[in-house]
Amino acid sequence: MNKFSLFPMLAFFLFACPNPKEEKTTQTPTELVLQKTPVFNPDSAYFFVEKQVSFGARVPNTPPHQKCGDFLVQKLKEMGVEVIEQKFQATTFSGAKLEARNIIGSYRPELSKRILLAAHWDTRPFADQEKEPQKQAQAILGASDGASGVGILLEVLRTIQADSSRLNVGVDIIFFDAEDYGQPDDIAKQNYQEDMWCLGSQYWSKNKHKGNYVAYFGILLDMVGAKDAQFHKEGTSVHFAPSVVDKVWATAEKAGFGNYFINKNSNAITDDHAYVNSIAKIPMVDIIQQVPTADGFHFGNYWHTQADNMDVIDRNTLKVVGQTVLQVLYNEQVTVQ
Ligand code: AHN
Ligand code: ZN
Repeated sequence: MNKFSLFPMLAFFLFACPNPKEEKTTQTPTELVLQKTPVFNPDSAYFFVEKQVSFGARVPNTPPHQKCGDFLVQKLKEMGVEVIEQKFQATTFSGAKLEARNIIGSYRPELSKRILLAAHWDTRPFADQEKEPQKQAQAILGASDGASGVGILLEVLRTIQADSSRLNVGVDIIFFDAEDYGQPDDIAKQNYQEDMWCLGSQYWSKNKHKGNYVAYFGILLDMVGAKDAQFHKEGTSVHFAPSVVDKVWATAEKAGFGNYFINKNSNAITDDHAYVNSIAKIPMVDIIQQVPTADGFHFGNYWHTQADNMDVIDRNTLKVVGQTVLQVLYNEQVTVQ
């Protein structure tokens, strides 16, 4: 249909309304109203990121991973939410066995309307985006790739718990393990094996922490800590959960964060949300930094390099993402008569 044939139809709807009262009914979409929401504290989120990084690289089967996992469990318990540790064994691309655990904190587990928030807490065992073999061989600190999402979610939960108005939707926070153990780039280019990333979310999606678990929708945070990060509408999220994408991006824009949440689509990626969508059937979006370049989108320069340390973390980015997540939650309040 071209633009000329559209005009008579529009004219019909605009002018041929037989009932005069109906002419006054507004056709504009309902305005998004930002509900009252507590203020997100980026200094506290920054501290949670720094604390994780202080353990060193959190590679499964290593002491820093164990210690950081224990810290996360203890923090969630301190906050007073229900905590479930989901321990499992995962097999990597090379056949190695990982002793892994997903860590789940539930705010008001008795409520039936629930929102799922997630981030991965492990870090990559090698820095395959480095040029020098010596640097490639070392695990990364994952300040943005891992710790940033977890730090923001800990602070989101702390803020909800401290709020005297008591949010009346349930919130589950899942820290997925073994996300970042995918094949090194050079091996993947020769012989790509499917489903070698996101081992924790694959396990959880097939073995949810509660048998009949359902959530209204989900938000995944990944690489949400770097200075001037931009978050585009990522393709897998748009495919599985278009209305959640629109809700989150419209909320961010309305809150004044349109410089970070860009109203443009980016290419589809495999991340934890892909499995939560396809296996667990929960519509989940990924807030992830993607940088537009001449030949498509890339992750940040620091991605899977030794540069992913505290120097890349910026409080403004933590603030924008944390405040947006909080705002989305408080906008889902159930009206109680
Ligand atoms: C891939 O590189 C296939 N997916 C990106 C998922 C990821 C890795 N997120 C953080 N690190
Ligand atoms: Zn990674």
